[in-house]
Amino acid sequence: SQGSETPNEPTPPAGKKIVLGFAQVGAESGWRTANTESIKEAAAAAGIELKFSDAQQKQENQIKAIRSFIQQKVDVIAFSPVVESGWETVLQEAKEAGIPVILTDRAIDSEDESLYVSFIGSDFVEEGRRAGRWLLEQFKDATEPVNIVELQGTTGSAPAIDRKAGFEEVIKENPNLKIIASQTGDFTRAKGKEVMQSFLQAHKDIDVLYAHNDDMGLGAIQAIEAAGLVPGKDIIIITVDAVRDGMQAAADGKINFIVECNPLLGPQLMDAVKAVVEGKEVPKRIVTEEGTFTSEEAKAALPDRKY
Ligand code: GZL
Repeated sequence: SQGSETPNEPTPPAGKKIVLGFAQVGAESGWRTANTESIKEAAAAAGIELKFSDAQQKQENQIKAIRSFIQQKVDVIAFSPVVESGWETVLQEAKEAGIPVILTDRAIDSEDESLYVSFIGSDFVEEGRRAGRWLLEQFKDATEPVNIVELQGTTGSAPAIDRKAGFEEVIKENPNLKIIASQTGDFTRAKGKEVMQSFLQAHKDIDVLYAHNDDMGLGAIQAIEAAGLVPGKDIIIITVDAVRDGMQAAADGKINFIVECNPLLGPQLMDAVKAVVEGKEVPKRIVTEEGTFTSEEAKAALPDRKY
């Protein structure tokens, strides 16, 4: 039957493998690499056939991949939207083709919640709040202005928008905490280093760096050291992700506080894919569990980290 399928299409005939089309953001960071590995391993473990595409952080490539999955009549489509907006058209096409869509990691800003079955990912606003709360505590007795520079994630992406909002919501409690410069480093080490170099040239009195992911923070550390400053001492550094390289830098005292963002979404995604194919209820929102690490806590946790 062509085009008359509905999302709760009966389970594929016995023995036929579930086919999942996954449109990944790219390979921009250590977090993304761990996320991709989790999805591939979990699909193999679940006996789900995975069609995987890497969009090199371009929305048009993700849209092309989703259209290709629709043409191939996969059972389920999942993806991590590189930016929040511009998805209605292609998701409407998936809906009309009767192919359920699951969002992982990043959200979309569409009001039409019928365009996806479930969103599995972190609460990025809370991640920003956690970064803000630690900084508020560190500088609660500050009598002088505390100058903060911010490396934002990819412009227009849910993590960049929400991590900024959560952080600002908390630090506004102390008027001494001031963001004196804020710019995107696109979640990459190279861009993080480049933007931090420009911050250091423009400002002689930076006290804190808040980077929306470890990779930009690690790039910034290279720039800070090249400028003859000591990361973690001359400039307090807070990052988000808690991937291995970030945790190592924290254990070395170069990053002072890391907010974890769990990339291991593969198992939860495969459970949701199977439930959708079997026509079972799936929660609209599944929030991933994650914590925070000071330098000491990072040193203790490092040996057990999976990514
Ligand atoms: C967050 C994820 C972000 C990571 C970055 O869930 O979308 O994208 O924080 C990654 O490292 O590039």
